[in-house]
Amino acid sequence: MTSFNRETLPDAVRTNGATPNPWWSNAVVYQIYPRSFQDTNGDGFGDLKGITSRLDYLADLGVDVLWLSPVYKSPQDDNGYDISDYQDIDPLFGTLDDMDELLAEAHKRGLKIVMDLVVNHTSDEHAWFEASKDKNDPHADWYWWRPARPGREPGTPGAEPNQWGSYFGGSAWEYSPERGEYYLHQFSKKQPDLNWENPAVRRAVYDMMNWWLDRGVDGFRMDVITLISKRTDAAGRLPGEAGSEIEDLPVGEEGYSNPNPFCADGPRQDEFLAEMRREVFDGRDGFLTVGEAPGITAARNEHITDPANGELDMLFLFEHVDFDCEGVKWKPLPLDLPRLKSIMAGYQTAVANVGWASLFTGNHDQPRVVSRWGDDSNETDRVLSAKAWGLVLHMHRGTPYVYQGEELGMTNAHFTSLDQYRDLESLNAYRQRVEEAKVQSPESMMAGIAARGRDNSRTPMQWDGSAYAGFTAPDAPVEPWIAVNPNHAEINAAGEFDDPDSVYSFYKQLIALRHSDPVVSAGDWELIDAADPHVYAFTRTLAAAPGVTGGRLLVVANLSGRTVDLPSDASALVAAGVTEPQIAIATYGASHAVVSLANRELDPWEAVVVRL
Ligand code: TEU
Ligand code: CA
Repeated sequence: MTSFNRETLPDAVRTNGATPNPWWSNAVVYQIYPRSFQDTNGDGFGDLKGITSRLDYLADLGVDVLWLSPVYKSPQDDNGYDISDYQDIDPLFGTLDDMDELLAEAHKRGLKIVMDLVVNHTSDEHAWFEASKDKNDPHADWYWWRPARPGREPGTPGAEPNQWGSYFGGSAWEYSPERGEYYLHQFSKKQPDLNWENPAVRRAVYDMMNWWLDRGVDGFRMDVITLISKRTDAAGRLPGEAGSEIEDLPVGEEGYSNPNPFCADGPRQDEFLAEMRREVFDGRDGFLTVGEAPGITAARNEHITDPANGELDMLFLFEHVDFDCEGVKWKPLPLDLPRLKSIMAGYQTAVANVGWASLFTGNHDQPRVVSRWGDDSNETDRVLSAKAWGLVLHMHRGTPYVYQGEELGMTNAHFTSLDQYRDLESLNAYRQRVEEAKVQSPESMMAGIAARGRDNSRTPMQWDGSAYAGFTAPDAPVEPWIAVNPNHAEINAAGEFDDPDSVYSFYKQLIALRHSDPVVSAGDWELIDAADPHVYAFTRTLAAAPGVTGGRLLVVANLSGRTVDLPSDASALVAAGVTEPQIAIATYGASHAVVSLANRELDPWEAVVVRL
């Protein structure tokens, strides 16, 4: 394992002279989707013991933190993002004892464990929601309950309180005959939104969070935490409700209006996050908080991650993974690199002096980056483009997140029929867009799901080339919950672990570089050659400080499948010539990089980091 000890890093690396950032400014986080990571009891689903069995692999990769997607009790309607008991483990994944064992074994290896906190909503099978159906119960006001529109028959189309649509299809309102009212669910109808206006809700959430931290958990990734504060009028009415002073947005092509502008970054966002910080994290040390922040701008990221505001350590912003489509993810567009560079520059400059950035291209909701923006059509280009995108991401200023399998160059699933998919988002979208609203053809929708569907990143982790990729119990292989990608014969950890030229080995070098070179973790970021359509180029600069040798890095990456000219700003920086020792890392290796730079060109997917 990379002998990286957070406590020995020079102080200036933490502070970079501008913002006192603790250990996570030099750390790398690895996201595990437990359901698809490693099955040890032969039921075809990944489990906690499976994660524990793979800790040496993760420690050797060199990551510092493991973020687990939810493993709490859940009906699994949205693969665990619909929680029915926050303080117990779903039998699918194991027991609380298994969780305690995982925590202990991870901490022995210097690995921190961050849990996925899903508190914008619960499952409709949570005891809180069951109780909430009784208007006289203390939990009656724990969710967003509203009567049918006046003059409309409850439970009939058009009787919903407003016209909001759910991210997972249909109305964002579901009628409960037991209560005689509708409840709000921005996601599936089995995921009712909690009412954060109610202090009892917030108290219950904070108590649960403290319970986990006291148990040894090292922090939380907070699911859609920027949707918890909803805009209402003075009387508490939501936009578009009968009598509301706030007008709803017009209905879109699928027959519903968009709730996001009224639910993202709402009026009490900062207040709730600051209260959570005080009630849960103040007085604790060594933790990490990262908020999933759809609808948050780069400017607001600075405010929320400014330590002086006591809210969150970092956020996941989404503009860079939402822009490459025609307004809806199911109509993908080819990469416009200058546009991506401009978005990333906005992220980086917003937190150049205060605040912090997370860095990701992949997670359990996104397609595989090598298929989306690289080239997975052949082994050579797949390996090179996976390395190039890994280098570009990890050389930015911020905390990188590696999604399980990304370090292997795992690709999209390339499913061809609807019955291979499992994700309710894709299946509901197909029904709504193709069969109900008829706004997209079956062929176009199937292509959209194949390109951008969330199942692309949820196929089982590819450990080896055996049946089911070594994901299920070797002595009793069963059909996993979702098909293994057939290319696991060529793409798997066993085949890459000892190969110095593998994507795995390259990611290991990238992670080691972040741990060893303060310019990588703390250096100022500056985009150059911004308009170049194929090359992503930027510099990193860290002033020398007591105990820290500063330095300057040039990062250039040809993110295309053909040889291109080195753009002018980058050429000027290497005009004096470059020697092999100056090459910190390169997708074709140092000697190839020296020749390419001397020739003022970059080969397909050639990415290089030069110490200037
Ligand atoms: O994702 C919220 C979210 O923004 C995603 O639904 C994303 O917008 C969409 O999938 C992109 O097409 C979080 C979790 O990461 C996701 O897995 C859950 O389904 C969702 O919240 C509800 O908990
Ligand atoms: Ca299992």
